[in-house]
Amino acid sequence: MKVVFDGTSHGEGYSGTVCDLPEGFYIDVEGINEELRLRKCGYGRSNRQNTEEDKVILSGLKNGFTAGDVTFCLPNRKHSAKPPFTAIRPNHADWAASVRHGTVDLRALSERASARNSVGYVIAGAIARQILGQTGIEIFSRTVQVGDVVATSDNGLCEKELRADGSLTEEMKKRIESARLKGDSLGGKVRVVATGVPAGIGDFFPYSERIDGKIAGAMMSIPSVKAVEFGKGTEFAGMSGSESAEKVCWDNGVKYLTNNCGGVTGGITDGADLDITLTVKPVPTVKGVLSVDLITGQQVMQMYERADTCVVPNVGIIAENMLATVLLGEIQRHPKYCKLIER
Ligand code: EPS
Repeated sequence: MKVVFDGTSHGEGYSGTVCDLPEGFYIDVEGINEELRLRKCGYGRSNRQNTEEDKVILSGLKNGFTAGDVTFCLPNRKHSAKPPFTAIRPNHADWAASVRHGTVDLRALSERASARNSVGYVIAGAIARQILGQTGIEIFSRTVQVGDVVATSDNGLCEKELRADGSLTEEMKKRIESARLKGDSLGGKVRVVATGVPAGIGDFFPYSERIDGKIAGAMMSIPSVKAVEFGKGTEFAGMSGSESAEKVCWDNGVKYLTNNCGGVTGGITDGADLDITLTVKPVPTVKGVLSVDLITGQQVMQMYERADTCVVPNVGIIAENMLATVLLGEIQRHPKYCKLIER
């Protein structure tokens, strides 16, 4: 499958096409809308989210079943045009995009760079996820860090607004409130897990076939994600080979009893759960950051306006759906597993 879409954050909305879907799968449009609702809600978002309805319009389904491509449209509510600005936000796309696209119209650039464009990936991913669900693959995510509040264990409970272990959410909310009052923002980490993924998807060579590379590429394309780890990830640096070796047994094939590598070895899924952790940088639109103006070259404060304070839980939802898109695409190309999605 392939996804193409375009749109702007305060314009008419977003539209696009999800191409080459496996045929004959029932798609529940309300299920897609629920993913969109989760993507836009959550503690730390701005009140802009209350004005957006995010109900998708689909065409291309036959009596509710996939029949090749699906086209989607997601209208924005009416928004008044925002004022132009030329003082870059150093951690935002402003400067790099200005060079890339040859304009100092930072407002126009940030309309297209807006993380609102993740609606397109969520719509495509929600379709892929519904198809994968029918093959036994399930995907979920948890917020495991907000600012300096870090989850050290997972008791399985998931609070709704932050999508984190319930025992941590009060502390996380306090940190977000304090950042919001100061016009500041917070980053954090999310963990994304896929269960039921069959062994043998991806390949070690050429590099472009490695499934961890493809997944990391998709995860890094989510706005604000700055690091992707599989399993123990950066912890491997401090471990010896014997400590880090997976424990395995034979059970009609090799079964992994530990999951240090996060479900991928040699660029190929090994039958363990895919276990991925993403690091999310703090939202760049904050008060009090020194910057420069692109027209005058003078030192000024960066542009500041109402924005989200923390988007970590939302990144989790986007990542779940992006992961579904990558996995479905790979299953479609796999000589053995493509049978899983034949109807
Ligand atoms: C965004 C800034 C905020 C977010 C927006 C992305 O919007 P505004 O500019 O109106 O304050 O709310 O995200 C969404 C609207 C969304 O649906 O994700 C930005 O600068 O990227």
